[in-house]
Amino acid sequence: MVGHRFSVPRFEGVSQEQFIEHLYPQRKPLVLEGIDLGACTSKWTVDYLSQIGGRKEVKIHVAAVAQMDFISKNFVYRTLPFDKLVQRAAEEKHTEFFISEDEKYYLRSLGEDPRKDVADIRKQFPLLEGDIKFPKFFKEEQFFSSVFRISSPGLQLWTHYDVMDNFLIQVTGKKRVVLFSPRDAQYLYLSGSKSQVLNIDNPDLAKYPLFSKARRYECSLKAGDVLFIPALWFHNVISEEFGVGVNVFWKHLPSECYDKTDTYGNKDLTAASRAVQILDRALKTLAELPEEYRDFYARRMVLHIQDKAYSKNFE
Ligand SMILES: O=C(O)CCC(=O)C(=O)O
Repeated sequence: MVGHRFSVPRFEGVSQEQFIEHLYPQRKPLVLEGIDLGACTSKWTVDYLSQIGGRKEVKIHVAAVAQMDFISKNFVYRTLPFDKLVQRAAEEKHTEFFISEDEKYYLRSLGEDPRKDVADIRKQFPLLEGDIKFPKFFKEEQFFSSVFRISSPGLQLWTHYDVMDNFLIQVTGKKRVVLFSPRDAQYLYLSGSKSQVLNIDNPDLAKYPLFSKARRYECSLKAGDVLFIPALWFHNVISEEFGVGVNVFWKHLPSECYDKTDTYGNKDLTAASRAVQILDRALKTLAELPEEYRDFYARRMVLHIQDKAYSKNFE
């Protein structure tokens, strides 16, 4: 049995002022309909993308199964020219393949040098730039990256969080997105920024009993929809058909809060990483104590953290 379920609210024809003044401050996911995204939603067919997107090599995830798992790494990284990737992702069975004739593909586009450069489809795919407009709901200087998300039909991307605010623009195809609040992290069996629970629709509750307590927010995206994913909200994405998405990350906090080496938008804020390191040192120190004392002081430290650091403002 999976616990509470909510639909992500949808808003049609929202103005910049309405979004910034009323919707954004709630910091909850929502779907925007009827935003001017340019011609991409009608123009970006498989043929058009293959021709205009070009033959640039892209690094892709390739999996024999639809449910990709970052923790066990049940996929391999390969490269393909962009046009071939688009063609292969759009077909169910392949005559040319890496692992199997029904393998699944996933593209998360990267910067020129992924260790140093962030993805910006306007730079990596300049001939497509004129087709897409990003929602003008944040300041230009807050822009961080724009990322192609191209998936085979059926592909499911593991539940994870990012540290930046995000507009996930569904350009073509259909996608189901399930989100979980950052406040429910304790029920998601995290390994780093990813949840170990892959099968969110039919979870193994013997292995993950607390998962049923996680509140689940769900939406279906169709071409032209824009999903606002606030920073830290967990999301799991199921492509119901071949589709092209672009997501735009932006910095809603001062630049110095973010890790300067982060080119993906998913490294923890520098102060959070420092706090985690200090906690690891505290845990090593606690380990010097006999069990009875370690347990007692560990419980007191948890209470202290709850008292001093938990927000009283969230439900
Ligand atoms: O749409 C997708 O394929 C994944 C989107 C995602 O993970 C993101 O926008 O952060």
